[in-house]
Amino acid sequence: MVEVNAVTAYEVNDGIALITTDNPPVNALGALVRAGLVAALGMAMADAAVKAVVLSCRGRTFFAGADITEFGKPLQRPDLNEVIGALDALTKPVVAGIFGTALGGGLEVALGCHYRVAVGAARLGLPEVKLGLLPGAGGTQRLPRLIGPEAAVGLVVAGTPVPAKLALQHGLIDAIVDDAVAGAMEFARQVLADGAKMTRVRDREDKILPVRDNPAAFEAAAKAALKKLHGVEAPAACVESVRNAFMLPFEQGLKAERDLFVKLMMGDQSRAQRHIFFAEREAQKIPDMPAGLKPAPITNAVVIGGGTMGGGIAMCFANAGVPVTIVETSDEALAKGLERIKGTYQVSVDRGALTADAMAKRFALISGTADWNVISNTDIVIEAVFENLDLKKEIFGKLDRLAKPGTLLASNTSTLDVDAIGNATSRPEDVVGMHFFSPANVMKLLEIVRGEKSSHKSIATAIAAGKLMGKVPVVVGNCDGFVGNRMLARRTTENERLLLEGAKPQDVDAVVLGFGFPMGPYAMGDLAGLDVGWRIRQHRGVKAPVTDTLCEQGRFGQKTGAGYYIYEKGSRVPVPDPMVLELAAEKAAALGVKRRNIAEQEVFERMFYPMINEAARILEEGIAIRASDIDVVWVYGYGWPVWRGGPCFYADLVGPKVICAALDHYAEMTGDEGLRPAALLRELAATGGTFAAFKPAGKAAA
Ligand code: 3H9
Repeated sequence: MVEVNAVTAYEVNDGIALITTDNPPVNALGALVRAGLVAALGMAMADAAVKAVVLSCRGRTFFAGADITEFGKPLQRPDLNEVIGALDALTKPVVAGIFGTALGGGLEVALGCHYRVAVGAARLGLPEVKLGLLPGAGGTQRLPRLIGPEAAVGLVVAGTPVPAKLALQHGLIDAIVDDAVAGAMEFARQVLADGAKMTRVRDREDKILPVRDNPAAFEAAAKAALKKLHGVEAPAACVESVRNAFMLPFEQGLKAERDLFVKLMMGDQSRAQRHIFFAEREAQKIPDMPAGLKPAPITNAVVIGGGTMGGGIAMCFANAGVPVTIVETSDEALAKGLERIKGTYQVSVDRGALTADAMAKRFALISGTADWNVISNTDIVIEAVFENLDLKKEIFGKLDRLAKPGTLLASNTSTLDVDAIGNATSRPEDVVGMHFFSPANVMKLLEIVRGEKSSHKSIATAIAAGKLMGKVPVVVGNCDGFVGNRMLARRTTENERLLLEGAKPQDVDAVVLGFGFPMGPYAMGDLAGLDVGWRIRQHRGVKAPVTDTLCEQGRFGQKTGAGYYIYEKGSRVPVPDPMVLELAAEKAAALGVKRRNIAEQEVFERMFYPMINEAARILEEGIAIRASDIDVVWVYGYGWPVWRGGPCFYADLVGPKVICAALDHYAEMTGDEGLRPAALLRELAATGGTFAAFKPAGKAAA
């Protein structure tokens, strides 16, 4: 075996050269890997004894793509197209041996080979669109040639990897093997035995020529793939480039793809999406976590409360294969809860997203009881009763008496004091907040609230439990509303003010929708239920004149057929209601608030800047470990468009100076000193600093 360079090995057996890359953790195609591949391919080309080549990797996966950390920096040659060019130039058959994931540039390298074999558990895909990009090393030109433009456009625009079995059906791979390297070697031997036939993917035209003559089916597939993706640049570029595959000669298509790739890579949308990719992974890193500390195993779970939230959390465990018991106060409440869960699963089955068999298996993992003794033998308890501190304290006292030592005791609170809950037990070190977002079985965000006394082990176990359930966990400090809801409260205050000052719900919602949110704040309020905030305000003695009156009239939103909007029976479509405007005018007159036409820009600033200001306070107080954690919270919990990178990323784009000036203006205009810029925001504005570079110290990081 020859070490071509630090990450590339080369050996020849029976006339077959085996080139393996070993670049942990995911064999990203960084500069050294690319250089190693080009050198090794040169060796194979030059050696007359070599009749065929096998390309594979060591470690846990085949190439998982280009090295994303290199994007936006000066390119080091050879670039990926040169590597694939070297494959194209090879006059000996090349077989890729795929295992783990062949993603992005990794799949593009495999598409540069003459043959591809994969183990059954492998997944293959071009996920570049999720980074705001399109495949930039020939993927949009070769994939359509291999599997047809219609299938290709779906895969490229969705970016979702396909399992090996489906890849075989599509013609993306040639065989499924037991072992990637041994299987590829065997395949290469067979190719040689059959006369070393080889066709480069770039030369295949049988799947693209018919589409060039009749693109109707392709255009329909492209339209379907682009549905609901307005405002986002990458998907449309993906379609354009796949279309080029049958409209342009290969080299021209490749050049156009490269140009589109570079344009997207330099743009703000891709920068934002790459930021979130790394931010999501960074969020798992807790600065003071002792190295090597292992989370406690989670083999079973208990959820207290079988309401909408508790049921959703139980589904998360069941979906992860963990048996879970719901504890309810009565058999009736339990039956209702289990029925709701069954109904939710059934919707997935009806939609074709889940098989009936998988539903049965998952549902069988969920049991219910009214007997609290079940808690004595569980690894994790998540309490999901309604938001009442006294009730939660009482429950945690009971959990403390019943649970075995070391059980993680978590509260799914969205605002309450986790320290007060922890101190209701004799083991506050085992207590954390685990704030799920509704619907809990769908939303990815999990805020893990670190109490003053929560142990490292408890935090590590909560993170592991979250990952097990497929969530994106973010550790936050203990304060009213934690990160997400605390910021949201600022927007909600502005929503009420804007109504009084003359804004229409539909106009404000349109501004927020236009930014890329899936829903505007009023429509969102109607969906979540206006009574939730109303009860919290009553408890705190806070007033929201317009919304309180709507609630007094029984207008709680969608569930009562009216809220800020009206809803036709059975419909979720918000219909503007002139009565809400009249009510707002009436309240404004009583309060002496002057009504006026409010410009879109003002609406925009008031919807976003006060939240960014609160993010600055959260960072000052160390409630979030880093600014990018706040971005992750908003992208995965509140529908902040991923291609806008989250509130802190966005604030850095706009510039803290601009935001500070606007906030000072609105503080003066409304007389609300709470709108004054936070000290951190002023500091960033004065020094030209950024949220990204700010390093907080405090509660979440401990
Ligand atoms: C592309 O290929 C463009 C081309 O078309 C054209 C080029 C010209 N680069 O996710 P994990 C790091 S675009 C650099 O926790 P898992 C990651 O940050 C690329 N680093 O593991 C983490 O670091 P840390 C297309 C990368 O087992 C560590 O590896 N490809 C890359 O849960 C472990 O990652 C993609 O979009 C990378 N490409 O999941 C695939 N990938 O330990 C992106 C990972 O310091 N990657 N890292 O936090 C993934 O989807 C997942 O990482 C994967 C493994 C499924 C592979």
